[in-house]
Order: sequence, then C-alpha cells, then structure tokens
Amino acid sequence: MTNNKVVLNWLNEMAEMTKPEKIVWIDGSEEQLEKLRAEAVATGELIKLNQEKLPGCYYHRTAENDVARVEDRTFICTPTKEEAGPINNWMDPAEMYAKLKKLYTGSMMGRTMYVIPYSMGPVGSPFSKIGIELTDSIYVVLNMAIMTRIGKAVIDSLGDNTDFVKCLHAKKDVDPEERYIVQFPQDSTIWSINSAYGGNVLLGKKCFALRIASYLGMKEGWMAEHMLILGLENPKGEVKYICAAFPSACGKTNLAMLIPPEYLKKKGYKVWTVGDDIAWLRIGPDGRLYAINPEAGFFGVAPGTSEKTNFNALAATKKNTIFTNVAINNDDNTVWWEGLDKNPPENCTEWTGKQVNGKTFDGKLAHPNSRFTAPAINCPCISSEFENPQGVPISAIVFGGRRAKTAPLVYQARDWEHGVFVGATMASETTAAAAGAVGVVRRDPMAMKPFVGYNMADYFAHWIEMGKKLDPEKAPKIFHVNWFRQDDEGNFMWPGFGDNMRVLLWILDRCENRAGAVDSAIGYLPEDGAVDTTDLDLNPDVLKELLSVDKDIWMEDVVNQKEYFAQFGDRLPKEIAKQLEILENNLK
Ligand code: OXD
Ligand code: MN
Repeated sequence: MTNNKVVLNWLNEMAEMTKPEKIVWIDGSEEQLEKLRAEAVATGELIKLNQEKLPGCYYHRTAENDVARVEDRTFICTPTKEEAGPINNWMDPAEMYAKLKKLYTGSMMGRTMYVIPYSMGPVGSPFSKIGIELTDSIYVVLNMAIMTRIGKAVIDSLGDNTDFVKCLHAKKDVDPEERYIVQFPQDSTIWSINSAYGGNVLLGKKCFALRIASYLGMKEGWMAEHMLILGLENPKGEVKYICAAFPSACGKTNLAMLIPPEYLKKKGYKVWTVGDDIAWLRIGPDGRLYAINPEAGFFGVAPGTSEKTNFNALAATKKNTIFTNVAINNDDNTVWWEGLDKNPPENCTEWTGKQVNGKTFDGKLAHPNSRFTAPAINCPCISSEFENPQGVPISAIVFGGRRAKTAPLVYQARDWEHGVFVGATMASETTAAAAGAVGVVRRDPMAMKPFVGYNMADYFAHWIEMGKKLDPEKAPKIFHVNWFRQDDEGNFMWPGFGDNMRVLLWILDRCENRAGAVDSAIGYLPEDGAVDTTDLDLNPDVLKELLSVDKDIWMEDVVNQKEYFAQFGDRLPKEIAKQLEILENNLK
C-alpha cells in the first residue's frame, strides 16, 4: 500500500514485538469490509441483526469488565511530570515504554494485525491529520471505518510525509489489571492494551482527536475541543454556527441534533448537525474562528435515545450501524435499550449475553453505557457543510454543565478572557438519587478534564493566546448554559430538549447585538422578555428563578474554584487569577 519508509519501519518494529501471524492492510473498500464482517460473524465476534429492519447492522458484546473509558488507567507520558500537569496520570516515557513492551511482546501470536490508515477530518483538508492504527480486532477495524475516513485514499494522501500519529492496539486478555491507555504526545504515539471498548481502542477519537490533538494544537496554534458543532438556520435561510462543550452525559448529542419546538419550526427555523463530540478549530485568514468535526460517525450512548428525545440520532442508527452492549430482542433479532420505548422485549438477550424473560429480569437489559456506532451521513439533519474542508465559521462558543442551583439557564461572558474563565470554571454535579439532593461537584474545565493532553494550566494559557490572535470584532462570543437547574423539590425547571433552541436564539441574537441583556456579578443575563417563551407552558416566576444568581451559593463555588486552581500553582495564567478576583469582588 505504501513505500513510506517511516511507516514501514514502524510497522516492522511493532510486528516484531507483537508477532502477529498475518498483517492485513485495510484499503477501505466495501468488499474487504464485508469479508471482515462475515469473518467476525463466523467467530461470534459480531452478531448479524435483522437485515430487513436494520440493514447493514451488527451487534457486539464486550467483556463485562470492559464497558467504559478507564480514566485511572489513562496516562499522558510527557518527558516531565510538569508537562502533563496535576490532573493527568503520568509516568516517565522510557519507563512506560519498557513496561508496555513486556505486555505487547507476542500479544498478537496466532492473530492478524490490521493496519488502518485513517484521516481525522476530510482527506486533504488543511484541518485534517492522519493516523495509522495497528490492531488485532476486527471490531476496531469496522468501527474505525464508520468513525473516521480510512483506507487507500488516506495512505496516498500521506505519501512520503512522516507526519502521522502512530497508534497501536492489542486486545490481549482484556485484563483490567494490565489495561493501559497511553499517550506519548511528543512522539505522536498512542498505545492501548487489554481493552476492546470503544473509547479505549478507537484511537482516532479521544486519544488522538482530543489528547494528542490538543497538544499539537498548542504547538501549532489551533485547538482540539470536546465540543459539538451545530448550524442554526433562520427563516431567511442564513445559517450561523455554534460550538458547545459539555461534560460527558450532559446531552451533547441531543443538542447537536435538536428539533426546534413546533412554533419555531413553523416560522422556518432549522438545526443542522456538523458534529456531536469533537471540534477542531483554526483561525481563518479573515480572523474568524472556523471548525471542523474530525470524525465521520457518532459513537453515541444508546439508553435514553428515543424518537421523542432524539429522533435524528435514532434515525441515524437504522442502517450500517454497530451496536455494542445493548439488549437483543430475540423475537425479531433487533435491538432494545432502556428509554427506547416502554416495552422491554419479553424474549430477550441482555447485554451480558444472559437469556432473560422480561417478567423476571432484575437489572438493566442494556448496559447504561451501551453504544451505537452510526455513520454521520445517516443523520437526517446532517449539515451540508459536514464535508467542507475549510470548516464552518463559529459565531458562539457555549459551555455548560449540570448544576442544580448555581448556574442560571444562560449567561454571556463579558469578553474572550472572561469567557475562558467561564470555561475553566465549568463543573457538573453527579445526580443524586434522592429528590432535591445536590450531588458532588466535579470540576471539568471546557469538558476536557479526561482529554487534555498536557498541563491544564498551559491549556488555559493557550485559550487566552488564541483569543489575542482572533479579530476582536469577529471572535466568537462565549456563553454558559445550564439545562439542569432544579427547584427545591428537585424537579427540573427548564423543559430542555427542543426548547433549548429558545436559548440558542438569544445567544445568536446577542452575537448580532440584537437581544437585550443586563449586567450581573457573573456576566450578562437575558433581560426581561429576551428569551422567547411563546407557546411554552412556563410560569414567568419560574423563568425569573431560572435566570437568578444566588450570591451565597456562588461564593461557595468561588471557594471551590480557588481550591481547584491552587493545584496549578504558578503555572495558572494571571488572567484566570484576575478573573477569579473580579468574580469574588462582584459577589461581595
Ligand atoms: C464520550 C465521552 O464517549 O465523552 O463521548 O465519554
Ligand atoms: Mn465525548
């Protein structure tokens, strides 16, 4: 497939270590992928689902101890611990390589090593980057074929260039005690072993497109962010683009594929999805910020996805999709998960493979983190700009979290620097089972806590630097939203889902200096009547409450923010410290 000496030498070195019986290059052809599907079905690695109801769809079940990303086994191996920073696990690169080499040695004996050339971003786009993943898992090959652009076109576009990310994955024994997900940012290298779960093994996603790419972005002057990208079309047919970062499990995929409420739909408003998880951002020659989605598919959480909650995501899973750890309806060989509908199949195989009779099952039929891997082009609201190699211009950046009491429904940062502070102080509360109980606060700056590939303090500094390079007139405005505010009984106060569009419209109006706002201790809040609540059954007092700022609760949060920032010591940018001081003074 290639004469690229650096690629071939690296491949030989990895093969000498892992000792596969065979090496197979993935050319990206449907013919080759179809052969691999058949082979995986023959060995039981995949189950072929009902091809009339779900054409091209397959099922996979992982080991019971291997169902999620493992943050405690994820390492950033920079030459010094300081470069990785206080919130990443770190080990000296030489020590880590030595440790892992022992585990990899002979790990592919009797197995096939697949070589997957892949592009994050449209092949040949100035935003895009190439990776090559070596893996002994067909499941990985087939998922990568959905989540990224793969094959001959990619290796051809690499040519003799040596700028690619070297990714090695071996399934080995799926032993959780010896599981490692390791990034070596300075070597553009990712080594993953003893897992077969998506986030740990589809190395283009979190490992490359966020951890390695965030490091490359810092070096090269761009940004890799845990953000969805959506286009909002107004009745005149103009589309404005928004990026939004939320911690995992805060509804990013739902927001990215939002269906406007009836009243706005009738007026002609539409939402177009560019991405649901990751954005790569660059400053264009015109001084504006542009974004691409480096991925080609959605690796979405299945439970909770229904026609009501996310019609578009569900529609995307109706063909050429791989389902992992959901339940199988044995009557018609289709899939089911909690929240799909109210009818758990009676005759069912739960995610662990156990046959259950719906009447006696006593747990979850689908694993709470069960997934669909669906091609983005299946999505009914996929943006016409999805493949645009130049990306889309970003008008607004939105940060958000799950806060019961602290954050109002929406507020705007005063400027870029304040916006960086708003992102840096992002947090989510774990949802407590008891009504009204407030969970534990987990600080998750820019939703990048598990994904930043270098020192988080330097990452803040990079954000501030990027702001200086943007044309101040054209830089995106920065906002914070909270869909999860609760009343004293623990009920959610905002309807969420499609109605979040009302908040996005205020945000875009602010970007064009159209909507009113009032200054407050934390930033600009919508003035009375600025958020359109037409046809919404929402008591005006509740909206007032949603937009209120409780200074005592905020003071408590400031104490927590201070503690959090203290761990970065002198490395914390002075701009962040200054913003913290301003907030504290405003609250006094
Ligand atoms: C994801 C995550 O899987 O953020 O996208 O955990
Ligand atoms: Mn994510």
